[in-house]
Order: sequence, then structure tokens, then C-alpha cells
Amino acid sequence: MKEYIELSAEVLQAKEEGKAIVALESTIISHGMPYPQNVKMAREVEQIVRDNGAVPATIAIIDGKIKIGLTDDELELFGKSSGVAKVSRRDLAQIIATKKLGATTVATTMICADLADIKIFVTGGIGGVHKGAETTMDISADLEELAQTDVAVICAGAKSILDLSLTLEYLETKGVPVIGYETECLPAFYTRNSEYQLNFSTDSIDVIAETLKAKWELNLNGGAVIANPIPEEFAMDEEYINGIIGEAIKQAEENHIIGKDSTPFLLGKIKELTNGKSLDANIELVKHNAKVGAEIAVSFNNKTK
Ligand code: PSU
Ligand code: MN
Repeated sequence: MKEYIELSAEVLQAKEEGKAIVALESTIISHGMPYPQNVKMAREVEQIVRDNGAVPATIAIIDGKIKIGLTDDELELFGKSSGVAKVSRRDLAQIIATKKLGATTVATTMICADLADIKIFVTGGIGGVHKGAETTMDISADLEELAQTDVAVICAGAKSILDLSLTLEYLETKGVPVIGYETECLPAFYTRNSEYQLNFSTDSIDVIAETLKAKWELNLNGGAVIANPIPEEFAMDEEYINGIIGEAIKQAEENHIIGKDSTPFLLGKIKELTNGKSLDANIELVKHNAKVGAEIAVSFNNKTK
């Protein structure tokens, strides 16, 4: 494994000191947001994790290695470069073998975090079952990863470019807990609410940490989704954003955008059609997830060390 994995100095020190560590993904930087807001977001999110008592580990593939923790220059590189590959489980070995620059999706960040024994991972939103998946079969590899890899993902739910109902059904089939933090329903990323009630909600960070501990000590393999709604003051108007999402999906269909290009296309289109307002909301919800995720990581670390 040493041949393939490299921990940053900060992460290495955190490991030695037994500190809580929070994994962060890099596809959100390279394919999820434009430059330079993406790099600014990545740095701020790392700092929020530190300010809340944990150590950030942004994960990416560089020069044939899985990097756990990036330097400032590396964050800049992923934000700026156009030739970064979006790396899902399918692509990981090949991107390592060919020494390409690779940004990790939720699925691949989970794989790499698990390899480095990091159990808590913060992002914006997970991939899921796309609208129309009954004919396109476009279902994110993130869901299969949640089914099998022992990492908890703190996110703001899933956005309505996806079929939220089918995404929840899929997670239920695969035995993935979806825990609402301070919400009774699945948050829809840009908005706090959706019509989908969750099975399990709590206002307690400790209960979330205790739940994860019990799950994994019982060898109930797989991840968990911790759904944390966007703060009220940054939430978007539901009707407005759903109209925009509908238009973005229409344009994706007209342009025959499929496969791994689908989600980045939709995110870019939504940003364009909202004149950047969706990006502001996206950044704020990730920052809030970073705070909650760091708190969960600290609590989990205290219970398991
Ligand atoms: N949702 C977002 N921003 C993102 C992504 C999803 O709001 O950047 C990225 C994540 O890396 C996620 C990936 O894992 O898109 C899912 O891609 P796909 O739908 O192709 O599986
Ligand atoms: Mn897909």
C-alpha cells in the first residue's frame, strides 16, 4: 500500500497525535465549481475543519500516488488545470498506473479515505439516481460505494438534478443509513426541504458518532449519509431553482451529455442560468458541512480511540 499512498505532513502528524481527521474530495474543486472560487472554497473549508478541532485531508491522485492531504499549491493546481480526470472507482487504477492528475469523486474519496483509515468525509452533495434512470441507467457509482465502504459522508442531501425518491430507495435497498441532522426530511441541496421523510433524524452530534461506532463495530459494512441542510439564510427559492434545474436537464438532453460528463455539465449550467447564485449557495452549504463534519469526526474519534 505504501507504494500508492502518501500522507501530507499535517495528516501524518494528526495520525501520530491521534487527532480527528476529515476527508475532503477534489472533484468538487476540479469539476464542481469554477476557478478561482473553487480554490478559495477548498482553502476555507480546510480552515473550518481546523477551527473545529479536526485536521483536513483533501484527497487526489498525483503522479501515480493517492495523496491524502494536499498542499496549497496542489489545491491551486486542481482548481486551475483543465486536464484533470474525474476519477470514479472504475478509473482509479488506470489513473494511478498512467500517472495522470486525477480528482476523486465521492466514491473514490471514500475508497481512498478508507485505505488511510479516515472514517469521516465532508462534501457538498452525493451523486445518485438520475432523473430518467429507468431508461438511461445513469446511477452514480457513489451509491454502490456507500453500500460497501465504511466511510460516513456529510452532505447537504442530493440536488434535484437527481431523482430523490429513487435515490432513497436505492440507499434503502443497499442498507445505507441516511441520518438527518436537524432535519426530518431529505434536504435538497439548494433548499432545506423535500417531500421525502427520513427514517432517522437527530439533533445530536454524539448520537451520530455513536451510531457510526455501533454500525462498524457490528461489521455492518458500508457507509452512511449524514444529511445536513443548507443554512436558512443561504437557501434558494424552491420554485426558482427547480425551474432552472429543469432547463439544465433539458439542455443536457439536447446536447446528448451522458456518463461522467452529465453531473459537471448540469452544475455548470445551473450556475450559468442563476448568474452565479447557485455557486454562492453551494459554497455556503459545503462550509456548513465542514463545521458539522469536523464536530462528528471529533466525537467519533473520542469514542473510538
Ligand atoms: N454534486 C455536487 N458537486 C459535485 C459532485 C456532485 O453538487 O462536485 C461531484 C462529486 O464528486 C460526486 C460526483 O461524487 O459529482 C458524482 O458524479 P456522477 O454523477 O457522475 O457519479
Ligand atoms: Mn452517472
